[in-house]
Amino acid sequence: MMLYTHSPEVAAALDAGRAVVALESTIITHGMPWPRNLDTARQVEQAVRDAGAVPATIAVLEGQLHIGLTDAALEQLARSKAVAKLSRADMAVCMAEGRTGATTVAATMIAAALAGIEVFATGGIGGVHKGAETSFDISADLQELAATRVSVIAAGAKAILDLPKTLEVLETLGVPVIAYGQDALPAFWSRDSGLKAPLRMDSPDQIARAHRMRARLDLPGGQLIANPIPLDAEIPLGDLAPIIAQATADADALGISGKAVTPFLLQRIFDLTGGASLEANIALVLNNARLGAAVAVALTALKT
Ligand code: PSU
Ligand code: MN
Repeated sequence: MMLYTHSPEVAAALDAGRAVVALESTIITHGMPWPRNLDTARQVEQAVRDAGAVPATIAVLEGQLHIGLTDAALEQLARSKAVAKLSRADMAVCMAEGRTGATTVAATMIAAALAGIEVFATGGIGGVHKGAETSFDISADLQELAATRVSVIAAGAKAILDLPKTLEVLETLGVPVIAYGQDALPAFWSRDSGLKAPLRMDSPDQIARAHRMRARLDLPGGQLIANPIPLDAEIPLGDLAPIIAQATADADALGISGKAVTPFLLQRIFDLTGGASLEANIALVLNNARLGAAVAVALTALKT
């Protein structure tokens, strides 16, 4: 059995040297409720196509790593209840045992790099959780950004995290954190975290050139592009802060830990905002898909 399979659309794009954007599947299975998850996954793929690139949604289906999913596979994944959430630690085990799993940012980066895809768009990366000084809960996404050469377009790190600590760890790991079109680090549902991003860029071409330069310097690891949510879709951080505090306290009280923390917090914030957080999440993912496509197109222009 091949290590991975391409969808026909992705195989044709890679053969032709066309721009391809990787997309993750944990956001579908653990990040959004049915049926909006399927609807969003389809819209995100279409946003990539409309911006001139080809989407490659990545997942492990019955042991096989898929780079690009058919619409039927996308729907099956979106409907499934008991799918594993795969990161660097458990991706190989899932594949070796023939099981099905959705890929997080870390696992999607590994798969994208394997398939020669340099750009990946998602919602928000994992990071250092609040209380990490006692829980040690730091997402494997951060180490992956240091190790695997894929540029990740996200709306910053999720605001449920400790953002100053997340920035410190990324700096230690040598990961460039680049705010797009503004100085402030965005905070997922909000445009401004109150923190200044270490770097700023204003065009897809700049991002593509920096990505190429890392390769020329033989630097492992990718770039984190922090793309602010569109103004009309944002929930200001002031409105969200008490809700995040409540959701975090609930997670602590219930003893939620490990992989379950992020999905629990996203669901709790969905409930506490009456669903508004989901609308914002969808808007920011679409916005990231469009920028990801523009960066992938800029990269193909650099090659020639
Ligand atoms: N972006 C979203 N929703 C999500 C995620 C990203 O808009 O659910 C997922 C990604 O797969 C990311 C994961 O890797 O959340 C972080 O999980 P953890 O904190 O357990 O590392
Ligand atoms: Mn964690």
